[in-house]
Amino acid sequence: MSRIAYLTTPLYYVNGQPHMGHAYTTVVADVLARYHRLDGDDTYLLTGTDEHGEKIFTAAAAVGLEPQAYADGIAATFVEAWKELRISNDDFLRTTEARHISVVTSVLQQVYDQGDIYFDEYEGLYCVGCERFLTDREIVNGKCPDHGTVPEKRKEGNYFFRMDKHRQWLAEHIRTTPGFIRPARYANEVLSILSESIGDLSMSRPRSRVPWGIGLPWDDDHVTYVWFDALINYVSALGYPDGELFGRYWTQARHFIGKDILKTHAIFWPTMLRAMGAPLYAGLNVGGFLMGSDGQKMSKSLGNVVNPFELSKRYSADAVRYYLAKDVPYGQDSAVSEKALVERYNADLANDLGNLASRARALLLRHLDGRLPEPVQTDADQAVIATGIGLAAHVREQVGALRLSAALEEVMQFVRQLNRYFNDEQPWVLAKNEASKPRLGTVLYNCVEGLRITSILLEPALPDKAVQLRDSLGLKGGDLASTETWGLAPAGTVIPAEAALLFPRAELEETQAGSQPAAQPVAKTEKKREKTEKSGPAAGDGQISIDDFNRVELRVAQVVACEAVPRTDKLLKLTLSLGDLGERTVVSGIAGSYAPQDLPGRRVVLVANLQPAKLRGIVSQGMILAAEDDDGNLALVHPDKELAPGARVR
Ligand code: ME8
Repeated sequence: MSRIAYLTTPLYYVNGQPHMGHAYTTVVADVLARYHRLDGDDTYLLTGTDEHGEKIFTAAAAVGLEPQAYADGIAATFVEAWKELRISNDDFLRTTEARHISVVTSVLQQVYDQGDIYFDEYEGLYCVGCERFLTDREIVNGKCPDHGTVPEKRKEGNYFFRMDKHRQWLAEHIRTTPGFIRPARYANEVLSILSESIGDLSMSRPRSRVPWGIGLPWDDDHVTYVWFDALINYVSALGYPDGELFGRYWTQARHFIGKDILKTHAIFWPTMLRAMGAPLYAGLNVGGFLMGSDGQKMSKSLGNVVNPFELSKRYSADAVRYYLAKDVPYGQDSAVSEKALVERYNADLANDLGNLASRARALLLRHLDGRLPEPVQTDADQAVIATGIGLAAHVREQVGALRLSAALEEVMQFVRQLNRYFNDEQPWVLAKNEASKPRLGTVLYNCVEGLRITSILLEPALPDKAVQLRDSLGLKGGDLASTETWGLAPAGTVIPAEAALLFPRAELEETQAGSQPAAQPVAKTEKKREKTEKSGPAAGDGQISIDDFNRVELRVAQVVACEAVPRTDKLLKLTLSLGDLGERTVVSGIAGSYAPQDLPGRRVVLVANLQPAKLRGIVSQGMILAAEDDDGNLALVHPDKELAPGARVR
C-alpha cells in the first residue's frame, strides 16, 4: 500500500434513494480506506452526490419540487445512509455546492480558451438514463443495455470537447501502467474501445431543454453536460488547482466505480485531466453489478432494489458490511440476498468468532478470577502464534490486490484454527484441577491474544463489533503493525464481568415473518441442520469429520427448575446445572411431551457451546437433545448412569 491514499466513490445521482448497489461500492471503498488508516497511511475518503442534469430535473418535476429542494432532500438521505453503514468519509461533496461550481467554471473557461471546445450540430441516439449519446456499438437490440430503454433520436447544437485526439496516448498509458484499471479485464475492455475513433465529447446541453446545470461561462444559453461537471468533483473536493489537499492527495487517487460508468471514468476523465494540464489519477477500480432476486442488475430504473439500511437495522451495520466485503468477489457480478447475509453472519461471526470469545471469557471469569494470566508458551502453542503474527502480511497483500474477500477469509481461517486449538487443549478439563491451572491460563491467554489480533484485522469491515469484542476482553485497539507481535495483551488485564452479546444468532424466518421463531422440538432442529450440512459445499456427501463433531460441546446437565413459557403451548424454560461450570437457562420446545413438574432432578444432554438465542424474550443458552420419531413422539436423551452434571458427552 502507498503511504498516501485518496479513495473516492462515484457521486451518486439524487434521482432516487440510496440502494444496495450504492452501499456496496461505498462499503468497499470504506473498508479499503480503513485498512489504509490501520496501516498508518495518510488517507482521505470522498463520497457525495451528483445533482445536476436532465435526469434530476425530470425526477424533481415529477414530484412537483424545485430541483435544488429535491436534491437537498435526497442528498440528506445519502448522508444518513452512510452514517448508518459507518462510512468514514472525510468529505461529502454535492455538485451544487459553490466550491464545486467555481472549479468547474474555471476549468471550462481554461479548456475553452485553449481551443479544446468547439460548437457543432449533433444528431444521434440519446439515453436519458446514461445522460449521453450512445454509439452504435453500445446499443444492443435497439436498446440501452444498462437501462433497458430505447434511446431517443436527438439533434442538437452542442459544444464539443476535443476528446478523440487523446486516444493514442491514453491507450499507451493503460497498456504500460499495470493496475491503472483493475480488474484487468476492464482495462482490456477500454483498450478495445480505444482501438477505434472515440469521437469528440458533447459537453453541453441547451438550457432551453435542460435548465438544471452549470452555465457555460462564455455562453449562458448552454449548461454543462452533467458528466463534464460531475467528474471534476474528484479534484474540486481537494481545492483544485492550488488547494493543500490537492497537492497532498491527488496523484494517489484511486476511484471506485461500478462497471456501468467505466467509459466515463476510463476515457472522458483522463482526457479531461490531460486537457486541464493535471496529472492522471493513480487507479480505477471497477466493481461488478449486484443482482436482485430476478437476476437483473439492481437499479433505481428497474425497481428491483434490496434495502441495505433495513438489513443494517435488523442485523447491524457490521453484518451488512462484512457480508458485502466477504461474499461479493470484487469486479464480478454477484447475487445478494438477505438469506445469504444471515448465513454468512451466523457461520463466521456468530459461530466461529462470537462463540470463541464467549467461551474464553466464561472460563477466565469462572476459573481465573477474570484476569488474563501470564502465559508460559510451549511447543503446542507455536502454530497458533506463528499464524497470528504472520496474518498482517497476508492481509496487506490481499487488500492491496483488492481481494477483500480473501483477506477476510485469511482472518477467519485463523479464527477457526483458534477454535481447534481451544477444543484440542480442552481448557474446561484443565480447569478441573489446580495442577493444570497454569496451562489453562496459557491456553486462554493465547485465545484472547488471538482475538485481539483478529479484532484489529477485522476492524475495517466490523468497526463497531471489533471494538465491542475487545471491550468484552478488556483490551485496547492498535494498528496493523501491532498484530505482528504476539503477547501485547497485557497479563493482568481484567475481563469485564458483564458484556453485551456480540453476535446474537440471526434467524431469517423470525425477521421475514416479523414474528418470533417457531418453537421447534430439538430433534427437528437437528434434522434441519443435517439438511443444510448436506447441501453445503464443505460437507460433501453429508459426512462430517471428527474435528467438526468435536466442535459441538455436549455435556450432562441436571434440571434444577422448569416452568412453562407464558402464552406458548410448546415452550418450557429450564434452569440447568452443569456442576462446576455453573447454571444455564434453556428454552426448549418440549412442552407437548413433558410437564414442567416432571423434569426437575432429571439429567439431560446439553449442547453447551451453542450461540445464545432469544426466544420469547428469554435468552436461551444452549439446547437439550431429544429424539423424535415419525409420529412426533418425543423422548429426551439422558445418560443411563447418574454421572455428575458437567460431564462431557462424546
Ligand atoms: O452513475 N450493483 O450515479 P448512480 C453494484 N452520478 N453497484 C451499483 C449498482 C448495482 N446494481 N447500481 C449502482 C452515477 N451501483 C453518476 C456517477 S461519478 C463522477 C458520477 C453503484 O447513482 C456503482 O458504483 O447511477 C455504480 O457505478 C454507481 O452506483 C452509479 O451510481
